[in-house]
Amino acid sequence: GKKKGFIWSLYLDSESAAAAPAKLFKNPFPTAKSHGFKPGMKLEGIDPKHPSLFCVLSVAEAKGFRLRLHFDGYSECHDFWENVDSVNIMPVGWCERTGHKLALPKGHTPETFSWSVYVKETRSQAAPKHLFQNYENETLTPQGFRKGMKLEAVDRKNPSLVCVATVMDVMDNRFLIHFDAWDDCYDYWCDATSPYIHPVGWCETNSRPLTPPNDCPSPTKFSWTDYLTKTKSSAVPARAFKPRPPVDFIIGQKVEAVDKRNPLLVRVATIADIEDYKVKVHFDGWDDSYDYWVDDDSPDIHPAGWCLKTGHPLTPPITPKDLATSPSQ
Ligand code: MLY
Repeated sequence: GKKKGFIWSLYLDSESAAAAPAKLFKNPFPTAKSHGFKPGMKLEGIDPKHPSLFCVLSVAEAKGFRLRLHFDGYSECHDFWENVDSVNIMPVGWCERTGHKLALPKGHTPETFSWSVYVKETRSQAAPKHLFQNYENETLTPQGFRKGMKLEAVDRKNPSLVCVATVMDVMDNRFLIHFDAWDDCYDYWCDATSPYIHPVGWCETNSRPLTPPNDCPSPTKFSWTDYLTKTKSSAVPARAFKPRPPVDFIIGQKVEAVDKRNPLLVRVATIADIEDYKVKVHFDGWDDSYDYWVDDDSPDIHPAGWCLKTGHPLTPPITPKDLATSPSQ
């Protein structure tokens, strides 16, 4: 039979639960009714799996205020979703103007690639600049974080490690953290409020082990003073770090969350647990084994009502009846 629409107020009543308040989210609800991105439009953006790369992208699909983005010249299996207000997407020409290297579609070389020719050849259109909601922030530079400066940073892929790191790139109010002498697959973007970055000397002060650069000749004898001299670099000044408090979620609060396994879906979900700057998302009606931990400021969790406001389908909680009638779900 036909599914009845999901109504948050009725659901919250029936569950005696509360929704996480909108004020806990950075951009709780968009102010505009629509966003103007259309399938086929070209843009530049950060590769989520390899954040040091800026790539040539096309809008493959627009669903509410979410976009499925495609790497030009590569398989669809690499497509990924971003919100239209994502800080990770920029208009065509951004890389050239800001001195960033653009990773080109397969088959193109820097000598031959030109955006204007490419857009004509592909009979496409560059996504107009005004569609990028974070585009105006460009002049903001983070106070104190300069290219080449050193700091101590958590390796987000190995979160028990605090490591010797460098500010490798800067854009808007964010900068790229790179781990010295490691592959750039560990790199990530953050801003001065990140809880995962610390000034030089933080590990020593807090009696925590510091992971030295991967090419450190005698890792047990690492000294910041010697290393800064040797690399002719300076430390990010301690006053530049402005760690934010954790987001005030409470266990049991309801949200709308992207299903990591099937990221075209946004589901009714519950904050099941909280630890430091992470929350555990539980999908209502589903087994706990589908729960996952995510940053408490993740752009993939939204306040109740976000889907409705942005024209995105909200996948309702699964019920025992659904399980009986549609085993494929
Ligand atoms: N077990 C992993 C650890 C890599 C850590 C890299 N960080 C410090 C950037 C490995 O050896 O590959």
